[in-house]
Amino acid sequence: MEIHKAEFVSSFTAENQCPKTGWPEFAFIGRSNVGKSSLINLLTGRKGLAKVSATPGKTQLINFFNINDRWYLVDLPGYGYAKVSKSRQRQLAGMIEGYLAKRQQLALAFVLIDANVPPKQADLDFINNMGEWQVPFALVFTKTDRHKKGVHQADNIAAFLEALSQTWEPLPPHFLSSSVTGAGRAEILDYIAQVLRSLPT
Ligand SMILES: Nc1nc2c(ncn2[C@@H]2O[C@H](COP(=O)(O)OP(=O)(O)OP(=O)(O)O)[C@@H](O)[C@H]2O)c(=O)[nH]1
Ligand SMILES: [Mg+2]
Repeated sequence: MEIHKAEFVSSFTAENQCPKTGWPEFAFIGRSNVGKSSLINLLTGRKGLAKVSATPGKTQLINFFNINDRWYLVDLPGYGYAKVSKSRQRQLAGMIEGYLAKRQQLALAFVLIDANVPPKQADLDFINNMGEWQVPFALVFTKTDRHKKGVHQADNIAAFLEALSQTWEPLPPHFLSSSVTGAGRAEILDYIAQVLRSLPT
């Protein structure tokens, strides 16, 4: 998959404002700070395309990126960011849920999970909602370049997949990524190309 065009389109606060071109969309979702915006920059090869910040809660709107004038990457706000007010959290959750549950053009959502932390109930709960909303998804375990003492990424990933297998059969595809080393870029882009080919024309 070659990306010859990657351009910010606009930001939206609700599903019904989003573009009506009908192009397929690939959305990125996960807890605040997990690396959604960074992964979009890695995939497109454009470092400053999606705004990245060390402070969780950077992305607060539904951001659309035009890829090759054929499809969109969609950067979503993170869920579970405790430092914003409860009412703002509810507002953001409503925005994310409204987009995911209603969006007909959504071809696939990538759910990002930090490979450096043991399974979190909030992630498992969120993924179980994806079933209710009938959104096809794949998992991306992020920040695999990090090597902190006492952190066993392979164990975290295995434990996450094991926990998910209690409710999901078969398990969704999963990828390992690092926006620092570029790991996972080719595999994720290949998968996007595969999904695009499988869509009805
Ligand atoms: N080491 C490492 N750091 C990463 C990686 N991906 C993202 N980061 C860092 O993690 C922080 C958050 O990255 P973002 O891409 O802004 O995360 P996000 O999920 O979009 O966050 P919100 O928009 O706040 O929900 C930044 O400091 C990034 O530099 C990675 O693969 N490896
Ligand atoms: Mg972001």
